[in-house]
Amino acid sequence: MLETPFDVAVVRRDFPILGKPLLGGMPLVYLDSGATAQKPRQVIDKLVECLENYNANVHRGIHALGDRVTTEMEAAREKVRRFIGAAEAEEIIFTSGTTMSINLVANAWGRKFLKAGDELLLNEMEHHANLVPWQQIARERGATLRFIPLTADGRLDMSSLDDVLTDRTKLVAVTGLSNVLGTINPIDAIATKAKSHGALVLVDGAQSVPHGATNVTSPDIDFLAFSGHKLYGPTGIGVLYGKRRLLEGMDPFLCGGNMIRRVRKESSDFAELPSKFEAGTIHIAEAIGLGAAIDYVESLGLAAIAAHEEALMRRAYSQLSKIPGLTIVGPGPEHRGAIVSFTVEGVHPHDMAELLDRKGVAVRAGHHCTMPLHELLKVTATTRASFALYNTSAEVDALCEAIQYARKVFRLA
Ligand code: 7TS
Repeated sequence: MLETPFDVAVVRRDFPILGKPLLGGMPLVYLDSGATAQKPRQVIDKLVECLENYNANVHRGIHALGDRVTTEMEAAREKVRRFIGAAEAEEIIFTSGTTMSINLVANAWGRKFLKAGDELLLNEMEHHANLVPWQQIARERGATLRFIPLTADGRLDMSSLDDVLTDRTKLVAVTGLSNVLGTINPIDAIATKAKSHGALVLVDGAQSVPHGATNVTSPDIDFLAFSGHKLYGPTGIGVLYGKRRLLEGMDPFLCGGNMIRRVRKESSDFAELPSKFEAGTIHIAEAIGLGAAIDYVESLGLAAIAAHEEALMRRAYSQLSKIPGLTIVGPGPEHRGAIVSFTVEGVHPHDMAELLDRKGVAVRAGHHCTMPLHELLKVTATTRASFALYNTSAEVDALCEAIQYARKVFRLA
């Protein structure tokens, strides 16, 4: 067993699904947490507790259940605030996930504040969720997209930042951790430079927030988006953090109930934050479940989780590097989170994933919603192993053995 500050065997008992054998009795080796993480009992129990005991709509009821569920949901918002170091709970907007959070900013901020000649600074490792909304709003507003070049090993080329970041740049949108390359981006350096040009910084935290401590004040982040389901929480819930001053200046994105103060026949006044951006009935039980997920990761400690996952990644990187014909995409372990994507000469990534599945090893194959990145890498697809706090060194070994099995099936070994 790995020498880690927490006992992974004990941690695994919190995750019911990990103890359930697959068809044929094989143990599940779940290496697809980058797509969605498994849920601990504590989160599942919280969802059930809510639905069985105080299910009601929030901010409406004068009745006891309405009061209780509102208190629970606002407690979850406060947990998110503390978790990411935000100044005020009103700066935490519950959304359906990272995708919705970024679309909210692109539409509610971009449509109001972008104009012809303005620039948005992106890069080619971004997930489509942090690319396509910007393409759409840039087209609509006559703004231009620019891209920080990538180095040959899949990092942002910081030496080129001054060429692409100018006083015309209005916003830099960047992922904290690439969902394919595993690259950990230098958000601090980017934010410092962006601020010196008066540009805002949006961080896509979908992959970074679950795997290490995040604080929106250091580095100075204007918008942070992340998803509950990758943080061991429920699906359907996510977060947009935005600075109060920015959120107040933006118009609503979705309109309807809950987001208004006064509605007349021809016009309306909008509610205060955060309701202004939470039109309709949000995912209430899921928001409460997200609070339980935050309690869970905090009980283990984000630093301990990061150390455990780094050890897994280093083991995987080292062992995979030794497999003939296997190429890992992205940087070396010193710049990498717990994601390792690769190609194996002579085996299509989808075939690889299917053969690994025969051995109970669940990975993802495809373009992982990063088509421009795969174009840059000159491959149509990769196979990706993504690690989480419940994975073990034995599972890293199982991955490598299963890859060797696939190579044998393809008569490469
Ligand atoms: N940004 C990044 C960096 C992501 O990895 C993902 C999802 C998203 C945004 C979108 O998150 P959602 O919760 O709104 O869907 N990434 C993946 C993945 O890599 N495999 O499946 C989903």
